[in-house]
This record gives sequence, C-alpha cells and structure tokens, in this order.
Amino acid sequence: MRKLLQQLGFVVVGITLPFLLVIYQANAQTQTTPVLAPTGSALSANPAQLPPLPYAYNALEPYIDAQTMQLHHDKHHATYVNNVNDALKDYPDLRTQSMESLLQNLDKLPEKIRTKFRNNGGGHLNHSMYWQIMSPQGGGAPTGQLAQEITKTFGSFDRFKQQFNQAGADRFGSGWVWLVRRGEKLEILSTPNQDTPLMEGIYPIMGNDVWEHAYYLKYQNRRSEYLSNWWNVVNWSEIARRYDQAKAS
Ligand code: MN3
Repeated sequence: MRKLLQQLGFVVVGITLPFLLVIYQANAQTQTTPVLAPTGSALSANPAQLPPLPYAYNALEPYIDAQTMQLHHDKHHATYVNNVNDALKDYPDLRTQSMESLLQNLDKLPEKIRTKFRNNGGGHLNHSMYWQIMSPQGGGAPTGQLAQEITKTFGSFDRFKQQFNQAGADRFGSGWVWLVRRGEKLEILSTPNQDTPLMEGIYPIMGNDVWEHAYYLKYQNRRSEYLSNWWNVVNWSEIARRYDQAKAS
C-alpha cells in the first residue's frame, strides 16, 4: 500500500511539476512583456480603426485651428488607417496582433509590406496618442511624480519645454519630438517620418507632431511658434497616465 502511495505520489508530482512549470513560464512571460498601449488598451490591427476625435474640431482654438484638425484627423489619420488595412489585407495572421507588437517586430513582417506598414502603422499609432494628449482643458504644468522627475532630469519645467521645442525645431523635414522613458530615465528624442520610439522598445510618454500638415495652415513656416503654443493644449492628466504605464512596463 505504501509503495502504491509512493508510486502514486511520483505520478502526481510527475504530472503536476511540468504543469506548474508551464504556469510559471506563462506568468514570467506576462510580467516581462511591456505594457505599451498608447491609449489604455492595445490598438487592434483587425481591422485598424480611426478613433473618433475626443473633442470638436475647433476645441483647440486659437492654438490649433479647426480646419487643420479636421484635415489632420479625417484625412491624414484616416489615410494611415486605410493603408494599414490595405497592407495587412493578405495577412490574416498579422491582423490578429496589436499595432504595438507589429511595430516592435518590423523585421518579422514580409518585406513586401514592411515599409508601408512602418509608415502607416506608425502614423496610426502616433496620431491615436496625439489626439488624446491634447485637450481644450489642457495647458498648465504637470503635477505629482511626473513633475518631480521632469524637474530632476531637465532642471525645471521651463527648461524641459525649451529642450523639447528645440528638438522639435531641429527635426529636419517631417517627424515627431518625444518625451520617453528609457530604462529609469526620462529623455527627449525625435524621430523622422512616422517612426515611433516603440520600434526601439522605448515607451513614448508624450509626443508632438512636427509634420507641416499639423501646423502649416495657421503657422506657415513658423514651426517654433506652433511648438511653443502647443503647450496651451497639452493634456497633463492623460500624459501622467501614460507616465504611470511607462513605469509599470
Ligand atoms: Mn500628423
């Protein structure tokens, strides 16, 4: 009887141990996978959808005019979304993934669609964030831990804004300027075209669009003026949420 119990014990351990290992590995994987979604939940590629603008076209006036917002959202962003869906139309397996994970693994995409997906998938993700981090109730200064970390890293909030604006002004041609968290540290960087820091596995806390389509109707060649006025519509509560997400990732 004892022998039988022992044997039974070995069998139970033999069954349970691999099972527990599988659970452990699954947990380990969940914990090390960064939470990268820009809008609270991952953007689905099945199919990609244009998120509604969370306020009226004229809500950000006088800093960003209604016509720019309408064209930017309804035409430019909509085109990125359509092109993403066109790029993925022959690849049902890719459509089951999130935009974030596809952008982080561009080298795994078929070469035929890689550039098209990079430009339009990046455009879709970047703009989905851009609408959210602006608000008619925006402006002012960040608070809490984010404010403390900005002061610690850049000296003061004003110096942070100056450096961010400078990086945006220095971006030659089209692109984005970002506040990111690399490892444990805040950093300002800029990317060309519709590239996102996510492609390097870096979480973007906030970013400003310095493509001419974002400001040309109102500001013409005066990108610097757009960059300084933009702070009047910056939605710090959404950015604080993204900062928390960056720290948790
Ligand atoms: Mn744009």
